[in-house]
Amino acid sequence: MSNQSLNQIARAIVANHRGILAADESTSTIAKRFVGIGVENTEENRRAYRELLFTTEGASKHIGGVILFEETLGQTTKAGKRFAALLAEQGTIPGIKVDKGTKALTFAPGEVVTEGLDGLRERLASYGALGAQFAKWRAVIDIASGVPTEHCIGVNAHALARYAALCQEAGIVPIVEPEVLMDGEHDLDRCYEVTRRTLMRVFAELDQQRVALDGILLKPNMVIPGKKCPDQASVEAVADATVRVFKETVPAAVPGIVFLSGGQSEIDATAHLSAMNARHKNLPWTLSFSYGRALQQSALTAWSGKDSNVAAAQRAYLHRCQMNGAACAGTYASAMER
Ligand code: 5MM
Repeated sequence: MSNQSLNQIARAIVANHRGILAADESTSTIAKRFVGIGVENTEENRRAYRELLFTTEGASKHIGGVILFEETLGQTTKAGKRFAALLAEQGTIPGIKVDKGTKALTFAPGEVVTEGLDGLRERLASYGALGAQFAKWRAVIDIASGVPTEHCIGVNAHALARYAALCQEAGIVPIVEPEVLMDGEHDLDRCYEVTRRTLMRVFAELDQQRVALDGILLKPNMVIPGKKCPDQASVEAVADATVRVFKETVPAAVPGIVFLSGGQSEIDATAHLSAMNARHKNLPWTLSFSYGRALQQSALTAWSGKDSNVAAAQRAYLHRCQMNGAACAGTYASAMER
């Protein structure tokens, strides 16, 4: 596939103020979400929950792509339609999480590296045959005393670039996700500094490994104080610091930046994105969302595993889709929350 085709897919995902639903929770991560609502983590419950999300009428107006877990890519609706085909019919592009999660990084206490490169070329070919047009790989960078090390940032950036190159070879758009965690007590400036170092290294590796920057999407954290920092920042301060770090590090060729929510509340994640789009015009990249928890939390709670709650859960999910669609246009206001 040509670079032009990769660019078209990347642009289509974020066109018209649309974003991405990250529904790629691995079996162990969805277990944590289900524990919170008292639902057993069975294959059928995972399937039923994903069907609820993907059949929400009106969501596709705001959702240009959905990231699936490998199991979900092979699943169908109760009526027997493959989820990837269902999404494609709605004009939503199916994607696939291809990393295999994090492992402790050797000789780097407290730090992790994302694995999954072995056999990735072959896996990408089979995911493509099942309809996946984009992929996602998440690297995790923690902030603590003496952490992150350059070693940790470097090996994770190297793996992200190897993954991205393999995706482009297979005609699949890579979402490059270096997540600087918002756990801890660090302030906004420290998050800024670590995010800047991380993005500089990621783009150096992407360049080194000949990845076409106009055929990727970047999925970063926002620049935000740690959850335990006593000095929390205003919505405007987060928006301005986040845009500033991208101006320093992200080449203009990148078509879109789709944020993760990282443990922010649904409303904070929406408000921050909207403030960026309202306060900063004529940026080279589209600023949009690729939220997991910040799109799903209310819907999960409303569903709580009961068929009789499906309509209420879909209303909750659609509402968050609409709010984040408005955030992409920079027109979200808290008065729009019900
Ligand atoms: C939805 O969660 C994704 C998968 O996580 P695991 O690999 O741990 O199961 C995750 O990669 C997600 O896409 C991003 O972290 C963004 O999700 P949030 O909830 O931070 O918006």
